[in-house]
Amino acid sequence: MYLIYAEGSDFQSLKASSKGMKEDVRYLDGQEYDKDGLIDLLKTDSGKIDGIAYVGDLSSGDLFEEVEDIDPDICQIAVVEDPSTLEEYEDEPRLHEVYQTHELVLGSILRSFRDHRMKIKTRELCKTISSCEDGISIYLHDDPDMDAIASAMAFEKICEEKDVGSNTYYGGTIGPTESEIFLDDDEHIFYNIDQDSFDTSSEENEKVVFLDFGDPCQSDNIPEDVEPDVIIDHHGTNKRIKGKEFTQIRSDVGATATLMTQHLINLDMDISPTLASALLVGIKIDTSDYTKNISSSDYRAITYLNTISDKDILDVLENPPIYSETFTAMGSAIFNRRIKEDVLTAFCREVHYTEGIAQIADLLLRERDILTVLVYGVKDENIHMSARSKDLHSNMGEIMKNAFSDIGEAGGHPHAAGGKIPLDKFEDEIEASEMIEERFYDEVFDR
Ligand SMILES: [Mn+2]
Repeated sequence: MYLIYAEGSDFQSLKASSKGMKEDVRYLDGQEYDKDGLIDLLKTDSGKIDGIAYVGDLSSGDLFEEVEDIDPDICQIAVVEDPSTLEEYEDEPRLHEVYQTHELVLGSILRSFRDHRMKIKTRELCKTISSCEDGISIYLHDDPDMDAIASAMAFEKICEEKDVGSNTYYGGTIGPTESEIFLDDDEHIFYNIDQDSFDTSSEENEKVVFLDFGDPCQSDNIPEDVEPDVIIDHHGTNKRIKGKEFTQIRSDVGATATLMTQHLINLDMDISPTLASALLVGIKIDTSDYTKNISSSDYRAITYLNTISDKDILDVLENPPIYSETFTAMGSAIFNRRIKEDVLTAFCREVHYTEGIAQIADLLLRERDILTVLVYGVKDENIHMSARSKDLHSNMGEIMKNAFSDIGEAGGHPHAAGGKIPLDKFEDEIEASEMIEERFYDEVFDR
């Protein structure tokens, strides 16, 4: 929590301008709390206060000292009214930032708080990593996306800098284009795991890190009772999730890659063009092309990464090559497609790469007068599905969940969603196809 300590009209106007801000800020009225009152409050809430901004002439050197004695990690900011005292304040070593009243914008104060909090988090993370003698196992959620992959690359880089060994593990599959660009070298090797191989993977190293997810239930390949040492994630959840040593779950930022970028910047580490491209694409995908859940922290990371990223890599990721096998599957999908009103469904039979199903769905959604598409195919004894919609009123994530979550996994975003059902839930592929289409049409026309 942050405190803003102000008096009179400053107090009123700051409080009024805070409407709609997400930060946890408490406004203290100087007329109600004198210095002793403030100190008492800090002592009782010790550990919960991350920063204080003193607005007006409410602060002095001995107050800064007392606050530092209580908790040296509290970020102290002064907003000075009288220009002649500015210099004095600027020489004060305990102040993180000094503003003059005419610069006083609540946004600046909050940005300083955020920077400060982030630097403390980076320091904590480094401490956790450095204290580890026998290596770190990094786990990603199943079928890791670019946000998870890029975050692991960044985490491995920090480990390397601190001379700590690390391995990255994931369940499911990684898209062939992503593997080819980022993982086809000796620098990054990610290991595929399943339920049986999890134990050996976690015994290999001393600490367990969850990146881009916090709950073991989000992976089919990690036992539910695993307690990670470190969690870095941006997905909000109702469950109380905590890493044993380090937790950074920030649902106000758009991607884990944003948090990892900030750690790299705080550590003054060189980010290679390849890593910058990976992080940038991670943020781009998780914020649906910079339109959803995007925060000022994401924008700052994007601006930074943009200048160093490799344009050729970005180009390939933007327009990934379509595999020959996918064209074959596309042929079946086009030939077998069924249309009811503005909804199209298509079975593309056997696929070599599950990402191909999404590429086919994207293509079929371009058929004239079609608003909603479901494409599904078989890979490794599972039916994989990809759903797309241009209909502003429908929510594909919900539709997929309602239609299939009782027999498999399904969900996603309003315009793009997916799912997976074990093939053995059906007699054969024909029955699978009939049931999937029936369930999908029922759910869509129920809108
Ligand atoms: Mn993510």
